[in-house]
Amino acid sequence: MSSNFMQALGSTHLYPITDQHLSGLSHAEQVDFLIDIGATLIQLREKIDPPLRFFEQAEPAVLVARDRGAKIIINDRVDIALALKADGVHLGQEDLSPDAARRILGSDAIIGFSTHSLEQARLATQMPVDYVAIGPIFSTATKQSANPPVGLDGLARVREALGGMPLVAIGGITSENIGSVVKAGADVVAVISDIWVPANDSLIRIKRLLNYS
Ligand code: 3NM
Repeated sequence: MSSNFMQALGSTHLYPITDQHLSGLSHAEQVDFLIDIGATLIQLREKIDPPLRFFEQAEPAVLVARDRGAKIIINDRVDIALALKADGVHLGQEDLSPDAARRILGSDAIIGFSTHSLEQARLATQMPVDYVAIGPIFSTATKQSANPPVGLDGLARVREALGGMPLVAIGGITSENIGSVVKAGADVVAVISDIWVPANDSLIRIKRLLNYS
């Protein structure tokens, strides 16, 4: 199961996530921009618009990605992932279970699962998932309901517990701290604000995130 996810990332450690409200861009525009700079796997995340609007916005984004050879993971919504034939879904603790999503989307879909503690991450290894996400690593203003940060030590403990399961770190990760996060054991970093919060050096920071090795 897990090979699709790591294959889709190629040589980059970056798993960028869209945010229409931070970026001021549509999901399709963000996907186009991210592919331009070298992203190969992108998550579409929408926490404000209702499902109908998310579906309408996600459809052109999936088409852009398909045209340009990148993969799209839909946050939370198995129904939207299925309807759009997206490459997979990212689930939170309170979404449909990975087992149910696997039954709906089939064996080729990439299924990721958010965890916020060592115990949750351990449980996730028994589930039909392609990667486990742990977070927040550091404090973040992006997710209002974020749990207490697990820190780099917590991340290292999760790494140990997961064995070969691909591990995504999320929450407060920037071009400055990506090195410490990868060193503590993350295979991949998922990032929102460091990509979309405009700054003079945005492009430089994103390229640093993408090209970190
Ligand atoms: N999930 P930023 S933290 C979407 O802990 C999300 O599971 C988290 O945004 C978790 O890169 C988070 O701006 C926010 O910190 C990530």
